[in-house]
Amino acid sequence: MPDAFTPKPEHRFTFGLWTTSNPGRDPFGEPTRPALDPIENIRKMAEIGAWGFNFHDNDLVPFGAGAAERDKIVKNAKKAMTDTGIVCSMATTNLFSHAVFKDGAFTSNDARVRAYAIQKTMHAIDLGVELGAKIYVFWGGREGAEVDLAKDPVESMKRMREALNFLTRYVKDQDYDLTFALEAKPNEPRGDIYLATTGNMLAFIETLDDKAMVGVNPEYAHETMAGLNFQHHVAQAMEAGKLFHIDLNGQKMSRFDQDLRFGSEDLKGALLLVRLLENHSYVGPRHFDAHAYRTEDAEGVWDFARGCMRTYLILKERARKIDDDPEIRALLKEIRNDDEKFEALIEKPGKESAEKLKKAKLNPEELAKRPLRYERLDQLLHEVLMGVRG
Ligand code: GLT
Ligand code: MN
Ligand code: MN
Repeated sequence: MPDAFTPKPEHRFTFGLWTTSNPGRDPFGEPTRPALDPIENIRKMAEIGAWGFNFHDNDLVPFGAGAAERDKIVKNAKKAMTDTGIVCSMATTNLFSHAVFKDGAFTSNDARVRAYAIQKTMHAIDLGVELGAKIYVFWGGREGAEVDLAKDPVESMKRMREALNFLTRYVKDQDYDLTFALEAKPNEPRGDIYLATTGNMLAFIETLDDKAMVGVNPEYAHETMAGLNFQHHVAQAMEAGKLFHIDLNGQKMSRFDQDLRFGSEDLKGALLLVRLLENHSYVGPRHFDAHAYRTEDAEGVWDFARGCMRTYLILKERARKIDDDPEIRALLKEIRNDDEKFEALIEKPGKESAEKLKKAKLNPEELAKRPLRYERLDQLLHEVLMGVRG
């Protein structure tokens, strides 16, 4: 039965083909369910209310397929898109599965492997653009090391930059309407992956030839694996105008990359993340980069996918309740203690402000006396989240 939390295309939810076709394989166990045909996958995503799908080149076109096979698959994908109205929101390259990438793609020590990685990416960009993708993600899962002596990490940064400069230039030369989003991860499958956090990516982007074309794709699980606060990374990216895409999922802190159903761990963190995206008018896709538990069969996979979207919508509604709650609003106002005089001074650096600020009467003992009612505030948030308030 449809209800207020039934996903619709206007909510801009998307899934990677690799997420719902995940067969439940892990490093210790074989698949627990059959792989899903990509075209069927696209149709089913549309049926459950997703707005878009995205894919690695080889999620759609098998590695090594010839031109005729590629064109046939593209034709079938386009037919599924026109039949259902689903769009292709993002594309990316698989630069991690094949053994050729065993020691990296763009940062491999072998120049021919680096060249091959760039060549494969150009073909994958052509494919993504042909299906209408406007965002292109780079997740460098194999760009890292276990033996740091073997690869100069300074040189690795240069190689990464060369590859991205080559590819932004390629996109420009082709006149493609495409932006890039870089996705960080601290480790796994490599012992250490270069550019381990979204913050690293933001700094790296500033060194690129065409930095305006490049933003980030933070993933909830990845900052959380590193014991970091995901919301803060997303906020920094947003404030810098660089949040081009986002990978939503669930993750226990400091574990392997679990890619769980969105909101299934740290519900408060998920709530505050949804609030952040909605209140700061994030316009990009709400992409779920997660997969169903190994226990699920084909139908369980769609329970998982519906669950991600429903949880997002429920949290969006809870976030609105929090922002509309009179007691929470009053507490937040009290906590802020806005002061126009000091704000004006701080906002305007220069000799005049510096002089005034040096002379200003600010008594730290007095200032320290003001209580901040965070206990009450956080409890109220919990009560709204737990459904007993609002
Ligand atoms: C892989 C990885 C994800 C990336 C995907 C895009 S592939 O599933 O674990 O975090 O976003 O390359
Ligand atoms: Mn991801
Ligand atoms: Mn992940």
